[in-house]
Amino acid sequence: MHTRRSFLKTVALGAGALSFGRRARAAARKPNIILVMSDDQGWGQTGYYGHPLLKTPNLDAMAQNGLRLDRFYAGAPVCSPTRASVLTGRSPERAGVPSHGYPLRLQERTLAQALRRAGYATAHFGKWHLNGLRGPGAPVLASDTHHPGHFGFDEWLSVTNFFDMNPLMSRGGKFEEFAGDSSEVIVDEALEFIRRHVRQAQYRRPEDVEGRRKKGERRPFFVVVWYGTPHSPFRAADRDIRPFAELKDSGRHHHGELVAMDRSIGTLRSGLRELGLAEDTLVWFNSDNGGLGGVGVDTVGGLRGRKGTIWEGGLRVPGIVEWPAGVRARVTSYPAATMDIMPTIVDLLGLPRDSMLDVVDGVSLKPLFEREVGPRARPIPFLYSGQAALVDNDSKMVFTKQGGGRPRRATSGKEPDATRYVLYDLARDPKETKDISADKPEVARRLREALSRFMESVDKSRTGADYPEGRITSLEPRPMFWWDSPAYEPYLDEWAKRPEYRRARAGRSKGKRRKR
Ligand SMILES: [Ca+2]
Repeated sequence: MHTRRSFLKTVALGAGALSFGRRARAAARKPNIILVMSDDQGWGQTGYYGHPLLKTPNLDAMAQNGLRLDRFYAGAPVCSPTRASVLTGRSPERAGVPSHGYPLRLQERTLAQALRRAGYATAHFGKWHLNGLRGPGAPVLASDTHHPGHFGFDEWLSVTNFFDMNPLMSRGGKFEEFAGDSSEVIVDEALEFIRRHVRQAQYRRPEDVEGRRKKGERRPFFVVVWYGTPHSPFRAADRDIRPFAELKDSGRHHHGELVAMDRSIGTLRSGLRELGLAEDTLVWFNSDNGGLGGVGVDTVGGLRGRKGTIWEGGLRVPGIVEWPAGVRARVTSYPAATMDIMPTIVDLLGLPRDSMLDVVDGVSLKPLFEREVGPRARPIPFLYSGQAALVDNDSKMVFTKQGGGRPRRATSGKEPDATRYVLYDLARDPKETKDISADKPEVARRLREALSRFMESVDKSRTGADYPEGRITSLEPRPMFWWDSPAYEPYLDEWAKRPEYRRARAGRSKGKRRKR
């Protein structure tokens, strides 16, 4: 041990070497891990990208102090699929989640399960949306076959979907009502979990741990904070809507929610600092899909498309990894995605390879934490609602369902209609305006074939071929609105008085408002 310490001291001569030594030591420890995800925050909705009205001083500080990923992609352009990709490292259709409101298949292997096996205390706070229930967020039931506890979370304080001011939530199945902005509520609760965890670790006597753990050994934590912000309904506090006086009511509240969310990021970061945990805690922030329209100001930073489309505006989202002990702070344009989160953490911690299924779509970003690593070797695949895309560094191949159907294998006897495929150079044309297939026929052909191979592979995954059983053995519920589920019947009358559910139920009876 002494030898190692003096070696590190020797290495730590210059400033650069010092930070290298610090990071090398940190790598020997298991960092705490916190995944933070906003809901429907577009790529342009941060202060650090120069939003004309919105200030995000806390996200800006986090970006300044961490790895700012300027080309970070959500695994899908809507919520549930991206959540599935975060927890599995896989393109969401493989995991049974092609669209919003689909349940994550119980045969999947999740990050929370892998970290729990590695000794982490695990907890989920906020929006879940991987249990097959649609409609505005309701408390997740203890009887739910797909609640966070079934996917590796020791503790959870969760709702089925988006949630707002003064939320009604479920703590492991017990309902609890909270006052205040939903982002601040779940960050306070996440910090309370962390504080309790630290207290227990500090005061734990050796005889309390039945020999499982050495005295003083720290048990790291894995905390997931999934906001319901700035998803509709838009409801923010008076003080938070003030900067947006020039916008209509909905726009004011939409942006006001982001102000509260940013403040909660500040609470989280200062909480970690006060506990002395900031250095050794990896905080990964991103949004779950691209921005919305109709809120008065562009949400996607001028990109093409928005939530629900596979254009850049639907997929590209803010992304930051802050981990003072393990990440060299800077801005990178290396393309990365939510599918990379699990492979990165598995690699960082040296977790067993079978923590993940054999077929994953992400890559480990561990080398990128320290330095620029050049072009990405594996393209990032996307598939949503009959649209598909492949981001291969600066090239992007897009398949849209003009005329309907799914992409067919390009090399099979029947050539698909080439006009359905378009190729963009994202470096020169980030707004995806000009198809360059004709100028770059080789690139176009290569990516079209790669996209076809991806589609074939997803078709195979859909049969359950990636699971050890070689087939699908778990029973997943069909997506439905929670108020149509008999399990929620006992609560319907009481909850009808709540503003967030009253509106949704009224909308439902008119056959409208199919909320994502
Ligand atoms: Ca969303």
